[in-house]
Amino acid sequence: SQAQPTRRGALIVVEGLDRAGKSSQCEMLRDSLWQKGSPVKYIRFPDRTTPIGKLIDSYLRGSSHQDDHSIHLLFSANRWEVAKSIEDEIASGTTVIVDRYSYSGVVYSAAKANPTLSLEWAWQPEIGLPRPDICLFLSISPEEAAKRGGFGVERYENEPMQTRVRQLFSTVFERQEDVSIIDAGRSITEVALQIQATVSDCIEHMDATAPLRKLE
Ligand code: ADP
Ligand code: FDM
Ligand code: MG
Repeated sequence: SQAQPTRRGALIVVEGLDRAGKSSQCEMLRDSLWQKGSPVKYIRFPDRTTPIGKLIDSYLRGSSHQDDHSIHLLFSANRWEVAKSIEDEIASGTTVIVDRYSYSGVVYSAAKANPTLSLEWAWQPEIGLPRPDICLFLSISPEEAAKRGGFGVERYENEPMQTRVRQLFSTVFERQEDVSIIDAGRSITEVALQIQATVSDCIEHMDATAPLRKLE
């Protein structure tokens, strides 16, 4: 009998504002896929553990200053440094769940309203990175997010920045294919069930014998 072609894993990105429930939902999705017997891995950006990630962490905590363009490129480099390992995992059949990705990358940088840092400029270093099979955008109102606790101490956790980030996420996701908007203002369980259904549908319908695509 002929060997079955290897089914690759899926690349699933979870995006949204602070406190939309991304990290909670990524963990629940990982556990639910694992229970169904799918090999699965959960990673997050920024990955603060690498040398580049340590520079980013110090910037976000306010312990260091960086030029807007320079920090933008470091966030992108922090994705490039694991791009190959993501591709390898996926090729070997593991589904990879990613907590924030290039969309946060362009939106937070462009929200600074620096005249030489447009969305278009910000997207360039993302071109060629692994392209998600699906991006789940956890949508939440500022009022609902506020009920989940006040702002933390990190650099972007303030109202004016979050308002611009919200507007830019809408702009970016209007243009993007393979996006599913999830109403993240409901209970944790309701959100988790909708995410599971959306992801199952995506995995069922994707061509798992074709290689992972690239951002363009
Ligand atoms: P994010 O990673 O998007 O910042 P988290 O998953 O860390 O969000 O959740 C932020 C806070 O909100 C946590 O205290 C979490 O327990 C809570 N939370 C997450 N999802 C919900 C939900 N659907 N309803 C109410 N609280 C939630
Ligand atoms: N962020 C995250 C960026 O500005 N660029 C990026 O490329 C990424 C991945 O870093 F304020 C911002 C978004 C957020 C912060 O917060 C990381 P969490 O709590 O670790 O997700
Ligand atoms: Mg989080």
